Amino acid sequence: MKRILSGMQPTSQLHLGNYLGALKNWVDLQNSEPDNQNLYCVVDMHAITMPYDPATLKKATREIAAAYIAAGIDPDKSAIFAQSAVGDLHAELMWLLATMTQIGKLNRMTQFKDKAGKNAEKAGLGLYAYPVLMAADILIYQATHVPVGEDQKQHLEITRDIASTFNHRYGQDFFTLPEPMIMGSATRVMSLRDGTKKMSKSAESDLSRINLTDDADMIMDKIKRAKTDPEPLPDNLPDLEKRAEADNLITIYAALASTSKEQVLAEFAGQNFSIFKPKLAELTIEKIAPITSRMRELLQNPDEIDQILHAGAAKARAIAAPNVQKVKEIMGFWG
Ligand code: AQP
Repeated sequence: MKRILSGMQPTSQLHLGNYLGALKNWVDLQNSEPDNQNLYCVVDMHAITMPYDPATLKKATREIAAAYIAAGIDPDKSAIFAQSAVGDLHAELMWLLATMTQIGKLNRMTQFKDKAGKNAEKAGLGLYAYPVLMAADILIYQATHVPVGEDQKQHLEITRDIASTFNHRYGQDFFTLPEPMIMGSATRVMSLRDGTKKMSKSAESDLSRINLTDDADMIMDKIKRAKTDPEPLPDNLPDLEKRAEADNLITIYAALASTSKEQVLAEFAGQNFSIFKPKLAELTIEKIAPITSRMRELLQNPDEIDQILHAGAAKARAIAAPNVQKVKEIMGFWG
């Protein structure tokens, strides 16, 4: 049996990159491998590592939970919970793991460099230690597999590294080394304004991303305004891959249609973006609209979301507590 764990930050609305790179794969996995044990977390303790608004954190946490459910995560098959509801244990394990995390490795984390920017000296310790908390989030459940987008690969590597260090230092084969699962054809969806940058919640321009809450008109408008080049679509992958923006739009189409980029090129080779973009927008609307409307329904009833989050937290805690206890025993703590 696989134990699957993943999460998203309630930093803002989810976008098409979060959906295609992660959430859609979680749903496919839940439905195609019913014997797995699934844990899907809203990582609110990570969300406070960058400036945020405390007045909206609770609402944002419910919105992410609603997005999980609306996209097809079934609370009967998967535990859905807020990280902070098991936060005492996550933070405790993080501290224990911090004692065996090398600073040299943290210094190489690209997410920290991207988010801290030029002002790294002024960045918070939380942002710097983000990968250690993420390692705790995963190892606390002895997750065997972690489905994520490509941008999280480096954080999975350091998690495996920390787990191996623990096992080696304490001479115990205790922690499972989790496998990253980088699934589907859109492992890294790029910005609609710049095909060399990742589509991101925190990018300034809203035109750079399709949010899961965008309505049909917004989706059509954003895709029509997406940056492209003047050439028609090529008929082969090597030529496509030389054109970042065109490649991104074809990748999105392929992922939404659950087909390959080759298949999409076979259909659209030689066509101009004036033909392709409306087709892509129609497909995006067809796939996103049911999620958006289900999310709206769910958010009408926050108590129901809270009940799901409470039940998920109880399941998560039941797995996490004995694991933290065992780690403390192995490390030689009193009691
Ligand atoms: N552009 C993307 N393409 C594919 N997958 C992506 N993911 C994020 N962006 C893309 C995947 O979504 C999951 C949750 O991500 P997160 O909420 O932890 O935040 P993030 O990776 O930091 O994403 P953002 O949108 O860039 O958020 P901000 O701007 O708040 O930092 C992960 O599995 C991630 O791989």
